[in-house]
Amino acid sequence: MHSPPPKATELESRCVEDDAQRLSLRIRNWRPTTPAPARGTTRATEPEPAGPPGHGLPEIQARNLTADVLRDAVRTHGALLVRNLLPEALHPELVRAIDRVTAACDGAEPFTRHYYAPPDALREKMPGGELGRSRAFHRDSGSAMCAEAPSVAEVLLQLYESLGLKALFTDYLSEAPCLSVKKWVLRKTRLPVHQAGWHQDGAFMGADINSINLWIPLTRCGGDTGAPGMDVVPTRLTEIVAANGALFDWSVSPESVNDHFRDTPPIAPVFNAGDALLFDHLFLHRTQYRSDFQRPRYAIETWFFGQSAAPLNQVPVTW
Ligand SMILES: O=C(O)CCC(=O)C(=O)O
Repeated sequence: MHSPPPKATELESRCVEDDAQRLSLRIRNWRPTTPAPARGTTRATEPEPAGPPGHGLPEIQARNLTADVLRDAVRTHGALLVRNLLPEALHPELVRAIDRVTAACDGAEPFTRHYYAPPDALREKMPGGELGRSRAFHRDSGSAMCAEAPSVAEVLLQLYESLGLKALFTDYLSEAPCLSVKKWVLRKTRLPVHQAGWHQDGAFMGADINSINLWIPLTRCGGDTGAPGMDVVPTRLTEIVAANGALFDWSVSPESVNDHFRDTPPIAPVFNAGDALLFDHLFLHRTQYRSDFQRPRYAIETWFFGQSAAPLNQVPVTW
């Protein structure tokens, strides 16, 4: 990808009320578009992978990231690891933002409203206790919906655009990308990590969607680094696999993962801060599980969807 380096985000000099208004409009004004003639790679109806899977994930440097490279990797291995996507100079500000937003969502006084100013549209679009349930779900794992902090959300959208990601995802999805309230998440893992279920996000978002997830750790993590990364099954799946014996009704038991993926056993890649893992709603993964982590891990998870095939239950957000 060739794009100018992003500038510092200057988060705290932004007008929070303008950002809250902008994000509310993005949520209220979202409408599905008619399907694009050529759908993205990631739909469940895609044919079997073209090539044999290997024993790891394909990885590239960010400068070599194109929609074709991403498409090939997802088709064969279910995911692509991109090294050095996010410039190092931006990491401290984003880690600080995650700390402050998650603390505010956990009940601490927000440092300033730049880190907590939930827009009215959240309650409108998630009525009858849905917003409260979603907040509790995130709080339990130390995460927060990015939409709770509209200034952080707007800064991230600008950052993604300056990195060339809006153009990349438009090409990859073959249509305009949108985001969602529930699957745009600021994460600071709580220790000890609970054993999270192996899952495909399509199990609760729906299989017939057009998606790509951008997961960016801001801490060196995974492998034996001492901070939880992500456990992944490095192969392309073309459907939602069974949930027998799982921890949750949308997850997959560790025994079935070990039994079913003998040729492509789970791996726990090492990620550096600012790397990215890109995958879709069919990829099987979980928060890395071990009992001996010593450090928390910060990450930003942003799911993008084709605007004609977004999961309505995740509350779409226009970009
Ligand atoms: O950050 C994590 O540990 C989990 C992320 C995840 O499950 C996802 O991005 O879909």
